[in-house]
Amino acid sequence: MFTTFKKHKIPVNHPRAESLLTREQLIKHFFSGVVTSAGLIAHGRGEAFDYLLGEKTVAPAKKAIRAAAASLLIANYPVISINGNVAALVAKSIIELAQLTNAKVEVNLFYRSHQRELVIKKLLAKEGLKEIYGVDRAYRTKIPEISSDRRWVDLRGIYLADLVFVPLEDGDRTQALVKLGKKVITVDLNPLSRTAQSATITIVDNITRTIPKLIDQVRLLKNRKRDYLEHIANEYNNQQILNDMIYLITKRLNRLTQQVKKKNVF
Ligand code: PTJ
Repeated sequence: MFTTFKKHKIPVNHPRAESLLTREQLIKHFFSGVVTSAGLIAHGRGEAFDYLLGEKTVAPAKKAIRAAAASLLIANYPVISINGNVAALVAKSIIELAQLTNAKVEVNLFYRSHQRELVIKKLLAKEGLKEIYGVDRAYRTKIPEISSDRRWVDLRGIYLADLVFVPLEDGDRTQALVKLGKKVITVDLNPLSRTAQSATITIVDNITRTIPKLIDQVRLLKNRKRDYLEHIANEYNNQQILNDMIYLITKRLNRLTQQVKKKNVF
């Protein structure tokens, strides 16, 4: 049984180098206490869906990213919710996104422990983030509509937010936040998940690809008029985007099946 992280050398020319490096990053942060054991399993589920998508940001996801950028820019009080996997994979770029959109950052964990909150806070602080909500018990309040430990939110953060960005979410919180009248943006490679189906905007893409693209969109739209941004946000239809995603996956699988049939594997 290993109790410390042992770095594995990934050959740069390995055909799956990027994916293996992402795994290494998660495993490293599993041992640092940032990522929970279930976080490793959750990533595996994400990887499986990413395979079906061809491991690229497809057109409907790009539309969702554009709507997310516009919505973040017009929000009155946007908050970005960080869990273990998000901190391990994209801490630096999430901080850049928060700075560009004037969003607050709150640590909010499903497998909550104060120890993990502190380790994640330390990681974010090391990457340059000054103000981190969700850790100080003095500002803690409960959202009764949520049954999991995610119900504990910061009075200065998610509690006040009109828009909450909750990447890699686990289910009932999205529905509760939407019920409370908040806009919810999520990133989830599984277009069928409850979170994906109930968010205001669902970006079906790998978070490692999404955040840099979201930053690019925010930079592009930042100086546009509010009317223009509102138009992008208002004309966005999440159900249509999710349907398009499912259609794309089905189409890709059909094509792959035809290729396999041609090789007479069946
Ligand atoms: O750090 P904690 O304690 O808050 O726990 C975080 C996890 C992710 C373990 C927790 O929120 C959880 O259990 O989530 P679920 O229910 O497994 O849902 C996570 C969703 O994110 C799944 O639908 C995955 O397909 C998806 N996912 C996993 N990795 C990625 C991803 N989506 C985008 N990019 C990824 N890299």
